[in-house]
Amino acid sequence: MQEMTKMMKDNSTRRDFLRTIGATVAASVLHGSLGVARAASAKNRQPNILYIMSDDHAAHAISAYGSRLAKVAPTPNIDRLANEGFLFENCFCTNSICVPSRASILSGQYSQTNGALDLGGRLEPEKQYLPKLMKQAGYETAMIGKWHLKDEPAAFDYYCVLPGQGSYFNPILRESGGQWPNNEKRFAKYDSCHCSDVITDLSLNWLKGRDRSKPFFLMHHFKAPHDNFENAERYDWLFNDIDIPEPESLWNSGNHGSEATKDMGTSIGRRNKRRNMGHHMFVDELLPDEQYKRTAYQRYLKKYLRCVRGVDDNIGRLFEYLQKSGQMDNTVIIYTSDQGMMLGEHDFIDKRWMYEESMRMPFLVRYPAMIRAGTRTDEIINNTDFAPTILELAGLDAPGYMHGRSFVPLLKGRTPTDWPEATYYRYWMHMAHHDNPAHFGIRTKKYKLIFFYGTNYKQRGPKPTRPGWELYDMVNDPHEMNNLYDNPRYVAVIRKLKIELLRLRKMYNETDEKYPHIQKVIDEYWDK
Ligand SMILES: [Ca+2]
Repeated sequence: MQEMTKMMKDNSTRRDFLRTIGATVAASVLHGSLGVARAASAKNRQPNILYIMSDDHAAHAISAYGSRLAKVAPTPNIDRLANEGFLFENCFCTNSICVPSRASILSGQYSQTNGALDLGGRLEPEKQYLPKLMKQAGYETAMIGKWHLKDEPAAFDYYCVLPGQGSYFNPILRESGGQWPNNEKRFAKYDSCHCSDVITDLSLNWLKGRDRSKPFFLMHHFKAPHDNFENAERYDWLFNDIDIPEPESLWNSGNHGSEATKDMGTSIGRRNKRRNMGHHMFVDELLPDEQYKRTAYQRYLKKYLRCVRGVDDNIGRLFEYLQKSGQMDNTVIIYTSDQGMMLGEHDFIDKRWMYEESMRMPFLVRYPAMIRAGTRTDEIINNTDFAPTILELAGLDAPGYMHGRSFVPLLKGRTPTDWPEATYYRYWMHMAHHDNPAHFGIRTKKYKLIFFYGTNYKQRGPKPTRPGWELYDMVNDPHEMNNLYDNPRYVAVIRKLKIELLRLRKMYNETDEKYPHIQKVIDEYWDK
């Protein structure tokens, strides 16, 4: 224990030290002659950066990730990034819900620091650090598609974004130049068009019309395949003649879960009577349970995967333009999603959970000048690392106020010896929309430990639920079918994970100092 405390101290001292050093280096870059030379040479090498993100696109719905869906629903364009570039097997979000994930990506910070804890969160222009710094670095910046952060994306040179969730068809967009939020624009030519097509048209127009003397940084954000999973008409018959493979855990989840999560979360079948996919997909209420569940699953997956096909086809259009305009190889192309999605695993729908399918983000990058084709890693990265990485690709050091760390060394095929071995997770909301209790936890390559504290962070709101712990062995039980928390063989493992969990909470400003009613639950259940 003493040794661990010492390690914790050493680590935080090291981090503070690195921050100070980082600041000194940044200052010398700004003021020293060596720095000027370095900055100038970096500028010559600045690649374009095309950051493509979809909404709720789970990694296991991308064929390059090789899941049960790979054969029936291939994604050839996204796969191209893996075949000709880099695929991260263990990229995780720090809070699996739209607004907070997007805020972490743009700020490089965990939720409590950037202030976007839940769906009500926002990110004011001063905190839109990533586009702000990219602009300062000489990039022409644009944000096109789903934004979802309430405040104006004012840090970008150009934006054209959906208001809030936006519509799948006939989308209205807010375009820069007018007075936010009244700068809504109806594009008459997009009448009855699908928003994935519209967003891609807008990005292509922007790319074609821009000033080529500067490199570009484009955030191209699809709305699809988010709920309500509405596909473009041309995909209506896709998957009609086949059955989408089911996950085993749709029917039997073994020893997954705990008293804290029993009967929680919205479901495919009738388990959750208040809200389930059968309701959402208008499945006949008179069907027996098994048939009801099976029908709901098939309808859900087919609608979802048709949206995914629309995303993949539109990515193909972006690639085609880059190829034709000679920009394919001097552009870093990133594909990700703001988080994953439960596609029937453990009979769950939606995201929010710290379980694998929800917490994992797809992350693929193509940039042949730096990345060897077909590279994969199981090193852990998370969405606070995106901004520092993109900044380094642009020739900048990440500022000390960002929690994340650049994974450019991984892209170059080298894992630093002190690369983090764990990632921290926290879902702040409680029993909202999809009936998920509030929780936090830690994920290493080997284990996942989750504490469901089951209390809303605001004093009002849904009632507390029963707290509890879950532990999964990610190597021998990748589908999380066996909660090992009460198995006495894991006492030492759990003790170590808890120490590390506390360290990460402190390091990332994610403690509950401001929420004594939550801290009380943590104290009471920590050693249970
Ligand atoms: Ca989302």
